[in-house]
Amino acid sequence: MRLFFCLELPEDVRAKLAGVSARLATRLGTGVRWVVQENLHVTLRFLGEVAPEHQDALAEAATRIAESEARVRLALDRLGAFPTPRRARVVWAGSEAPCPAFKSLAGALEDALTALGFEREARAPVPHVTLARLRIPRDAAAALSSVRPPAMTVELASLTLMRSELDPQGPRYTPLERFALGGEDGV
Ligand code: 3AM
Repeated sequence: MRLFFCLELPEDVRAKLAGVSARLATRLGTGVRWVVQENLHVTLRFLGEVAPEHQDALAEAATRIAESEARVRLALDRLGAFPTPRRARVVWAGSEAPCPAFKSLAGALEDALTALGFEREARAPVPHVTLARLRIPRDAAAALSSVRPPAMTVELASLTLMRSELDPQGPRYTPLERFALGGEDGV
């Protein structure tokens, strides 16, 4: 199974982000694969292929981590691109403001995954919601600055172990398990 850990976004936030994508789409034109509204999320850690028998160990680690980590309040007030707006490959919504809860959660997850035998990621994840991927990197700076960024702060109360199945129409995501952050009730 192809798996990743993420923070799921509430429906109204995904709808608002889809509106931003629609406005950006008129500026960016062709050669862009847009993330469909239902798939919009904040990735914490991509795991890749994982044997089904390892799911229990991942769930145990996630349960323990979620209990001691706080809910993540994430500002989504900026549009940007990786690696840079001038050579955009991935267009995202995120923030420049630091997010200590995200950092702490991602760090705890990374440590637990390393203990489970996953290779440590070289770079810490940057909290963002991927809106689109460009087949060929190009200058998207003007398009990004012409669309008003989403202005919202979302509180994310659970960590999700997500399955991703690749399909010619795009990936299909299925939440396998959710872990309530801060020991409070999750979704
Ligand atoms: O939400 P984002 O776009 O940051 O890019 C993929 C997405 O992250 C990433 O995992 C998330 C869910 O698919 N991803 C997919 N394949 C990957 C890979 N081989 C990958 N990240 C790292 N290595």
